[in-house]
Amino acid sequence: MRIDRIELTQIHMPLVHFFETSFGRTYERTIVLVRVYSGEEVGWGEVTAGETPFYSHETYDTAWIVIKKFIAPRILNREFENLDDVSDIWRPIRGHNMAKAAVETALWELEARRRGLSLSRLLGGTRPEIECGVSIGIQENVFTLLKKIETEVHSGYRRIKIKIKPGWDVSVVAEVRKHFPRILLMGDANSAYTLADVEVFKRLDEFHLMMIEQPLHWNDLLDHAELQRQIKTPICLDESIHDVEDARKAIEIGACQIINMKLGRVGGYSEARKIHDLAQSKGIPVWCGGMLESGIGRVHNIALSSLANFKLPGDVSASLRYWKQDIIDPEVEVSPRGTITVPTGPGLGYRPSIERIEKVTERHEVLQ
Ligand code: OSB
Ligand code: MG
Repeated sequence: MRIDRIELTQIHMPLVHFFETSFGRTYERTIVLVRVYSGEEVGWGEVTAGETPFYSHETYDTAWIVIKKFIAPRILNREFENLDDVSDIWRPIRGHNMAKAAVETALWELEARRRGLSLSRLLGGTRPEIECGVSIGIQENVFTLLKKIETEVHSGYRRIKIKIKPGWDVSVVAEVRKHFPRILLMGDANSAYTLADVEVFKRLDEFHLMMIEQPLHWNDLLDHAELQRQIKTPICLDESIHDVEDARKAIEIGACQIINMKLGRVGGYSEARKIHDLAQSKGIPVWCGGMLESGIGRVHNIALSSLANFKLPGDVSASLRYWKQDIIDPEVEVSPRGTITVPTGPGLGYRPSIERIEKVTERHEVLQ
């Protein structure tokens, strides 16, 4: 494959409802889309970095610079045979996994289109449909949270994740459990706690949560292993897992029993598949996380979720939960059974709407 042009497009869209985590509130998203071209053929990717360096060090601005100055020059007008070779090309660039993933996933989409295959098929996915859960942010009060949960459960979503932080944890989970005794429920702390808070997690054990996601420091493995020894609820790692080496170490020391997979955080499909395969061989299930993506990133997540060891419902939900109008055609819809059908058309299997994208574009640059 030879790439002769890369295009970066920055778009801006308000969220239907603000999304609050332990690190802050997001009202609107600024998203960088990547197009890679080989002649007239195109592949699409999305930078999943946030507007702020609070989830990880990356932001959409840093990704733009890193793609433009360091990634694109290594990819443009160069022949490569295997998509797994791409990571060798940019091995000298340390970190910046979301910038890398945006380009890498676009290359995979291009390759899938060229071969007339769906992305899922090219990746070796085996699931015709994926199971969907939702991630519900911190709310103004518990009543609002209960209403939201009720809506999502009635829509068919199979697992509810609520965000927690100190002051919005045990009492909130207790209230949710009182109203929804049987739903699959989990909490995501986005690193809001330390080992000194072990009592909070011991109290949470009582509510049979499916898992507790990233309770401790965003780069930690060791303390998570210590916490896991002291609590029954399985720990799931998100922020701490950047590559297959992190996953190997985490599993080896017992820092997690489940892994949240995000294409951006791990640098793309190639690394995601390595983590997937390792976890599978160790009996560790994975599920696909989300980063408030537009349709492009969302559909990449659907393809990834079709791999066999994505055994738990992911944070892959309908377009309309986030956007008044998404940038793909059709929009992502979830069945009343809480599933999304994995598309079988070439590449993403959804059509990016150029018209819609142009309407929300703030910045555009062609690299060649
Ligand atoms: O920790 O999983 C997370 C959103 C932004 C940053 C981090 C996270 C999230 C979510 C939302 O939980 C998942 C989604 O619905 O896209
Ligand atoms: Mg998380």
